[in-house]
Amino acid sequence: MSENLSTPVPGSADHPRGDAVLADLERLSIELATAAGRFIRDDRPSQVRVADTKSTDTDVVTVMDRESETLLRRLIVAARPDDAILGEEGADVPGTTGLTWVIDPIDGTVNYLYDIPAYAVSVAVVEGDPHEDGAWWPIAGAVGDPCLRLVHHARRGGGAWTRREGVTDDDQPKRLAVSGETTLDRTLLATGFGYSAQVRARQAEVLRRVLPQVRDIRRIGSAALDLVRVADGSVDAYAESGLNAWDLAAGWLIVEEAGGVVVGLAQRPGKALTVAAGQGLVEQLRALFTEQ
Ligand code: LIP
Repeated sequence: MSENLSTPVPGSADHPRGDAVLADLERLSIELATAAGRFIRDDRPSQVRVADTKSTDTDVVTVMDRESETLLRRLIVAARPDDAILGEEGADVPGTTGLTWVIDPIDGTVNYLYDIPAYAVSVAVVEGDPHEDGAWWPIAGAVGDPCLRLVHHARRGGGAWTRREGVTDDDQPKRLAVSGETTLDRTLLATGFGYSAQVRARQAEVLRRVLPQVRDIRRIGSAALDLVRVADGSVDAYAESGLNAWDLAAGWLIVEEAGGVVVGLAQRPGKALTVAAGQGLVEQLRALFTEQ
């Protein structure tokens, strides 16, 4: 019998912190994702400068990655000074509230560098320890899509939504719902690849097995946008190994609040594997991506 695929994370219904607190965290996530999204779009220089590289020469950090994260950190500290922060580009900030802001200032950095309009800002508030796979879960978050001028957001128990950038509460946001697809050969699958040649070789081997069994794949280049597309049904599923907490934190919550399931090798997603889909597909895909 398959395990419970998506363990209800603590407080998935009536969260012990109360819906009013989660609604405030969701609202702030929307504001942060909007502000940083506008910055990286409107202030994008004609020549984006690579400031450094990380795991490989192609794993780049641009000056705008760093400036976007600086903006996010400044806004978080001003609004929530006692929360912790874990960001892709900066040092950890400890906190005392049990809440950590997990932020990716530009998700899809290579697309941003090449001016391909498929990059995002991902902002989430999580409980637990986001440094350890399986030991944390998101409770509120937003993914800003500055190229489409949209913000996708959710809080535990509040549903998943898309709204136009910068529009106030009285504007009706669109509710998101995952695809109801249940058969692999009709599944449009989003995926992605790591930066190291050795990891990419392994991922290519998995893809050789997966590709003939699905409708097709899409490689958007941003995990946050891949997860949003699962949530809005514009792809049927997403699977990738090698993600960091900041790539997946907000998108994970948005998929679950859109009626989807997000798992890893065990119950929660993480660096080893992230699979996101409707209930009827997720176990088939997890099995496909973990076959030896
Ligand atoms: C990206 C992920 C994407 C993955 C890319 C890259 P980054 O994050 O969002 O899913 O396939 O290789 O890791 O590096 O642009 O923040």
